[in-house]
Amino acid sequence: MSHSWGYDASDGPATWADHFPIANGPRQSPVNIIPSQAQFDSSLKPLKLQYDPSTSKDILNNGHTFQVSFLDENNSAILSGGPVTGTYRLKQFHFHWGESDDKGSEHTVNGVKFPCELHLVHWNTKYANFGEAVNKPDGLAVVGVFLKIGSANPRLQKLLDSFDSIKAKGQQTTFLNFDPKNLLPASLNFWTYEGSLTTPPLYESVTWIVLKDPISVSSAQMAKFRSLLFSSAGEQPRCMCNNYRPPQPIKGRKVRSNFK
Ligand code: 1SD
Ligand code: ZN
Repeated sequence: MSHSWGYDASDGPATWADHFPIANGPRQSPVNIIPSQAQFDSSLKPLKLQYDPSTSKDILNNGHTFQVSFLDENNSAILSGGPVTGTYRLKQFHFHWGESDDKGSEHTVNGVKFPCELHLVHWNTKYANFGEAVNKPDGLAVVGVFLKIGSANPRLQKLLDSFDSIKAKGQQTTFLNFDPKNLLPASLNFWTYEGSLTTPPLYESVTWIVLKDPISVSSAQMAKFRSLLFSSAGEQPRCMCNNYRPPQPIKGRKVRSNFK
């Protein structure tokens, strides 16, 4: 059985290395992105995200975040181009956020934190399935999108409206016909580097693609994220927030960008 972990002082990021020693490995995520030190790479291809709304399945409170899962039996929802070779299938997306609007993202830019960060998780179809890909050096490609406080974002509404049904850990409901494209900013300019899962087991298997432009979220919408619970129904309620890992040492890695 895998060891239980969370975001409290007793089981949070500072303790993860006790059970997952790769926490101190050479390519851990997230990182602080310093744009002036990123290297423009003209050989990076445009990022292609081809999604199909009919592949969305359900939304789940897994006790660490909420995630929307997709059918990944064929190439209907895929990532290609950018820094990767081949085709990666969308498996799920989820978010990380803070207890207040001044923190919550995992990646930071020049040390600046955003209130929330979206992760779209894709697996490399050179492997048979997500489970085979998850611990391979080229197994996953995760697109990170920052959320920034501004006007209310109507494209988040369907997610927020489902929260009443998935308030507690383990709760799940169907989530059909959702187009993740609606969660992307107009520009797909990105930074990219070789990193890891940001949650245990922290496998060093992720090509990170962090979009430069944020999408908007209102402060009231962020408050709704914090109405979800880490706890199961019947337990002492614990608000789901601060479910982010702080930036990890860059250890000589290069961050590249497809823009100047
Ligand atoms: O936190 C997620 C975790 O929930 C799971 O989705 C994992 C992929 O198996 O990815 C991490 S993350 O690195 O995308 N945050
Ligand atoms: Zn994540």
